[in-house]
Amino acid sequence: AEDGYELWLRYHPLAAEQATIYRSHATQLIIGSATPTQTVTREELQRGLGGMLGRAPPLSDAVTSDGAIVVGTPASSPLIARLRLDTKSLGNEGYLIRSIVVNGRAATVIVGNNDIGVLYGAFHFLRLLQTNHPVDHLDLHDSPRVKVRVLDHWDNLDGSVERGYAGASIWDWFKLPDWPAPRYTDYARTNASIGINGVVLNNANANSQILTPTYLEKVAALANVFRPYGIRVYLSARFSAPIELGGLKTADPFDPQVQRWWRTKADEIYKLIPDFGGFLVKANSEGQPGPRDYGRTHADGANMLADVLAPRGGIVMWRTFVYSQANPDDRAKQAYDEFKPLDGHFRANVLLQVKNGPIDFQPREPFSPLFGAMPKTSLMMEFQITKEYLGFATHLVYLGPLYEEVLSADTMAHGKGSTVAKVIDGSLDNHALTGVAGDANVGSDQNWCGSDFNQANWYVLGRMAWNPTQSSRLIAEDWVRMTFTNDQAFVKPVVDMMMGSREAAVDYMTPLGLHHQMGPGHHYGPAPWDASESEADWRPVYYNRADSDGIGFDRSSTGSDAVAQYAPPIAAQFNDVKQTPEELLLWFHHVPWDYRMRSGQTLWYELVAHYTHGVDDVQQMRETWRHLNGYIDPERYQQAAAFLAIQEKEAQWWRDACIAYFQSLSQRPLPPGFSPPQ
Ligand code: GCW
Repeated sequence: AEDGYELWLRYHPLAAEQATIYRSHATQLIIGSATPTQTVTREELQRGLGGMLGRAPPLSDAVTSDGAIVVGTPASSPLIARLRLDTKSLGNEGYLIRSIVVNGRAATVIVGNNDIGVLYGAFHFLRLLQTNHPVDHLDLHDSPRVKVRVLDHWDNLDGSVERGYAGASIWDWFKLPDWPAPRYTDYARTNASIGINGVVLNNANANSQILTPTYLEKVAALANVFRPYGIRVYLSARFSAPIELGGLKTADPFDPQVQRWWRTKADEIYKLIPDFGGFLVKANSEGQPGPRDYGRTHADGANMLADVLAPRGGIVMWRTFVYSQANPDDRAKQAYDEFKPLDGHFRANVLLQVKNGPIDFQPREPFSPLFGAMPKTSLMMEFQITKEYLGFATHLVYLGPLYEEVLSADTMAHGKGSTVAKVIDGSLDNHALTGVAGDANVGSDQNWCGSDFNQANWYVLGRMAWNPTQSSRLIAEDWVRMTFTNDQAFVKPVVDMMMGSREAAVDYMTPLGLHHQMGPGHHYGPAPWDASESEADWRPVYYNRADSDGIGFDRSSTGSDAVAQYAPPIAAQFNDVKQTPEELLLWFHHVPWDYRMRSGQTLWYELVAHYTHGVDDVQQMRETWRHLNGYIDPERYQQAAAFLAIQEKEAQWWRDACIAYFQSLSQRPLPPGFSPPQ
């Protein structure tokens, strides 16, 4: 039965005609196995080609027939060295794939400067076959634009996953280090196939126990599984670990004993894991300990850890998601207020990890004002893959368009074209250390992600981390072809459905710039009326500010002035209710119910129209899917159909609850033609 376990690396037999063509381009496989990475590259090619073509090409040492595949680096393969290919531009992790004549025979070469680039090239070559791409005239080369491409697991040591909707943690701490489950290898293969090169194993709300010898041995066992796939292990470090584990009285970063404790800990880690990646730290946020507890800055804390890791090549990913009562007037301003003044104060091996928006992974937020505002600091992107605010496991929401919208946003930091993508790939201010993190949606569910469509969000995160300027539509198309079928009658409507799905969710949950209207705590389902939370800024009413006059959060100069955190041209645009993009209207402005929208309708009417539209879109998605019965296996078809039914029901719930509540304040009639809930 189809259970989604293989993700996009299915390698099922291709149609006979297609397989025949590809077989003529896969007559021999010439590849070394002198290193673990070379070996897994060979295994992957054999598995993939064997699966798709019915048999893997035989291994050989020399090109003796047309259709050989020659794989390796100039250093590992004398044959490749003799080809004198120009590989300089490929860097450490890049590759080229080229159709070329070797010994008078037509061959395909997959070449990198290092084994890992070759592995990435092998996955790309397999993808060409998986997506039905011709392979007779190849001239491809690619290399990542971002250095650190990580998944952050919010996995706890007890096996639970914070904001995880795909079952328990895949890390079976109890059986580690002695049982490195095969699933870890499949996890590594999957990540390598999309260029992920790092994994933060444990929750940012960290338990210090992960740094004890017992756990470090388990971590080392995972690192051993991941290493051949180019994946480094990172850990979330609890800032107060020197107190909890070391028995010290303080975790003050200026205290020499504290520094010594971390140095000794780092030595211990590197002895077990020579390529350990470094620490992720969530400090002074949501109750986590941090340097500010001792009157020190975030830079003081980050630099202390950076200094102990630097000699071994490790880095610190220090999160800017700081969130406490420091900014009672507007939570959206806090990260910028705390970090912007520290620009230029961080060590070279520190990456500040910035969430895409100023609040928290909402269906739509403006880009974080930190992007472009800290030219002397390396900033990395943090996207959420797990759908905490987007319907958990069941709602079909493809996040590619969200990622693309943020990455292509123009910060105007150095004039037009200063996109967030250029901040992230380091090109805007010349940073060598760059990164993208995705908060993972992986769990021990058979299909890993809670639904087959959620797998696409893992996939697109990896592909966009590799190249933040890629089109989310093209990535969706690759994913659909690899995951389901190459049948154009299926691919086209499904890609269209995915591409529209995020806007549908915005419409039925939080249209026109509304945000944080989810039930407090769990974040599932609507609660715009909720004022029960003890902290003001956990209450949906705090964010919508709806009253009898209007709705929306005034962040303009007459309100919290959060707009002033953006570069002047953007600030001016967001400050002006007329110039603010309507999709962000209520993020930045408190607007009267009768305000005239660009369509000529009142805000009230348009709000209702958006909620209605969101539900219509989901109905349309169900309809699309209904017509696709028969193109794929019944198991995966049925589950998606059932989940779409849940999504439709819950989209209606969102629409009806939100309209009912806002109408109790607006006291306006429903637009003519609006059919009230049955
Ligand atoms: O979105 C919020 C989540 C928390 C999470 C926090 C963070 C890991 O509700 O569960 O904690 O963000 O990103 O630190």
